[in-house]
Amino acid sequence: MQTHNLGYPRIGSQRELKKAEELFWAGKISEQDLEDVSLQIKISNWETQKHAGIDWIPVNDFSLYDQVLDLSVLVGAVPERFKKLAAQKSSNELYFAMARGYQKEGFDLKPLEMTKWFDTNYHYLVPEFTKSQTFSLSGDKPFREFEEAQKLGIQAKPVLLGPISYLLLGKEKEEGFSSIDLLDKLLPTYTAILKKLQDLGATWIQIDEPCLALDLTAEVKVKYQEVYQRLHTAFPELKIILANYFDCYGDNLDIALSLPVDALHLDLVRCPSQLDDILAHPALAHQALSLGLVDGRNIWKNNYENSLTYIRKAIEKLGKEKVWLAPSCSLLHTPYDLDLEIQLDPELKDWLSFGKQKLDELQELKEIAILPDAEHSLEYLKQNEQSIAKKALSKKVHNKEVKNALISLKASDFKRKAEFTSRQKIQKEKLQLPLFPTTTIGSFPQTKEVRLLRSKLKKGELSQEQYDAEIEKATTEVIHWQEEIGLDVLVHGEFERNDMVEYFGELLDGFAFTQHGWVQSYGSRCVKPPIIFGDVSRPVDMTVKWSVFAQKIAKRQVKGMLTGPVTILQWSFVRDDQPRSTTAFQIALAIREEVLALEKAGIQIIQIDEPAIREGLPLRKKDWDNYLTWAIEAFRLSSSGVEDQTQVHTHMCYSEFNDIISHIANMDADVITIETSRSEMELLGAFKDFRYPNEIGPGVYDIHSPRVPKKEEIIDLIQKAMTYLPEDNIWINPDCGLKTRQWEETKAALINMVEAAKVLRSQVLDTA
Ligand code: THG
Ligand code: ZN
Repeated sequence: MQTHNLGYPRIGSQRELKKAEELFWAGKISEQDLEDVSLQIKISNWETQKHAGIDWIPVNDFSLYDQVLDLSVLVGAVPERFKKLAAQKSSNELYFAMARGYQKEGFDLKPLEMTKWFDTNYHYLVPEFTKSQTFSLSGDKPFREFEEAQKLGIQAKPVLLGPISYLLLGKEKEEGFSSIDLLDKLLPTYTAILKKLQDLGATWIQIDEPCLALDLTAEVKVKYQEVYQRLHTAFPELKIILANYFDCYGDNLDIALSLPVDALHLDLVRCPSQLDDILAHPALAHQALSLGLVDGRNIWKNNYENSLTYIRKAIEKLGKEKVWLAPSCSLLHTPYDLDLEIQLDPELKDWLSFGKQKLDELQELKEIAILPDAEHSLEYLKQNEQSIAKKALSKKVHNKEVKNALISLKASDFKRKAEFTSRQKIQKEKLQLPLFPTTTIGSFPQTKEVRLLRSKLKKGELSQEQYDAEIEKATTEVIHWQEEIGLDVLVHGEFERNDMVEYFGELLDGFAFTQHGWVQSYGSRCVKPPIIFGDVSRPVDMTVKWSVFAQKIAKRQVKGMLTGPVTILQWSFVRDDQPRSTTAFQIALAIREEVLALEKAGIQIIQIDEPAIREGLPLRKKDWDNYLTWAIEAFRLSSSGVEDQTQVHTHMCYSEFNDIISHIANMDADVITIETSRSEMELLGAFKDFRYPNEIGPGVYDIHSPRVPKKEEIIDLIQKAMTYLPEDNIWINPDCGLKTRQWEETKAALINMVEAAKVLRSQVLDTA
């Protein structure tokens, strides 16, 4: 029996990589300094895994920005627009230019697009392909890492994204071909990578094909057979472990089992049901099976008794030699080390396991499986049983009142009092907004100064009163500034919030938060997901104070700003002892109370953000309806308690709505603001075709870049929007929140936006 790991976090346990990268980008440290920090992180990761006793340790799971970008660079898939820069710059500079764009020295290069990695909160950089795409081996990252690990006596298993998933995750930049058509061109380069690794002494290679968790066409299924047959023929000696994760193999199982690979990995956290199918399958003769037992997406202690039933079944069928133990997926999605959490409630801490602890769990499971009667095995089992039992019975987890509130929900709790058309009349009367009302999505720049205030408060260098006074000052300034430039619906700026999910997690019961539980979101950016460990309730007002403060000093309406239940769920570590939907409804009830508290305090417009609804979609279509039904119900539960005159807004970032538009409409928000500027409003087609009835704020400029949009561009975009939507339903706003922007460009852009709205209003009046 072997243990192996599929990947380890790479930002460093103290976010060393993030800090070094941001210094490097600012020109404050050298490329060599950055390489040094990277090597230290890799070494520390390898040593940790070796120390834990893991047999096969992944290499090439490290990345300076993103593992998909790494492969794009390695196979030479550099988009044409970067070629000139490539000729002048170091490989690292080109790499970061592809990741972040390059606007210097006369260049104006847009980065690769970023999108969610399956249903995680990690973003990868989307490869760009053209019809005449070529590939060539460029760079040495996996080879260098393999050698670095070998030098340290690490039994290294290189990890590569598989050729088919790589192509499927990319985007065709031209019509008339499909990225999968490029396989024949890609394979020689891919083969060259494997050849080099084999020459360096690699024996096992992990090839990740997570697209096996998706619905695949018959054409792609055939490609799997062709490709892996070709790789096997080219490297009969090289052992390949094929890794699929995040969902079942589903009906791709026959294909997967027919491939000439030496081991298959199964995510037993997401797909316990397919273990029996695999073990009973006639094709499973020569392959080893990697059991993905330890949850790589969550932070709960493994349940050993449970895992051992899987291990015993597998051993019975395959024999010990052909059973491998592993995390369910790469540990990239978990925080580094529970030992760093010195402020966590010890009772809760006993239920948890972060990256480092998960390695120990694998090792303990292996020892128990091999020597079930040994004293230490019995001790491991006993300890684990005790932790699991304590959690199941803990008073901290269970709250009768919350459970009762869920049971007593009625159909009317999910419905606004009047239909939208009546509400719209009442709201237009009440709010007296102009045609094309202007607003922003909520956050204003989170400057260094604002972050510093919070860190001083945490360290005790600032009293709560001093902190509040500073936040008051920032809020006051931003309210006055918005009025000065003439925005119609104001926001308070969210200076008091660290993150739109973490902030609420800190205030809700049933949530815990960590000091160091960072998880990479993209590049150097990280999030610290709260831990939902128990029934959720709302002991205190969360946002009322700042919204009321802002409204009091404002002459115009200030929007109340909340994060919606599905997004809080999706961006937290969630309970695994009840369905996600139950947790979502509990959060929804807490948000509903906050909504009502805001309304009672005189706030007339309340925004409930749901940017994560789409990424929460299950990977397979057959599961969509079930998810969408409860997700939309959770939103409606959170938003439907208010009077008809109170205007509910929502916001979503990734606006590919074609396939879920009926569910978006079913949310019944009075106003939805969405990201549309980069698609030149084309995404509104779905709303038009559906005859979406409610009001919409299509984003008029991209907030991911410091570029300031011109007034004329915004006018053009809104005129385009008017070809899709009735003008009475259109709002004008940026694509998303402004927290990652600087003040300078924020001010310039919003001034242009307000001016554009004025021009558009007068145009409409003239033609009327
Ligand atoms: N919050 C959470 N998840 C998210 C987003 C979010 N996922 C999707 C999207 N937004 C990801 N975008 C970001 C943008 C900025 C940051 C993180 C994710 C960010 N993080 C700080 C950093 O790494 O420097 C964290 C520092 C801090 O909180 O003080 O800026 O908005 N949960
Ligand atoms: Zn957004």
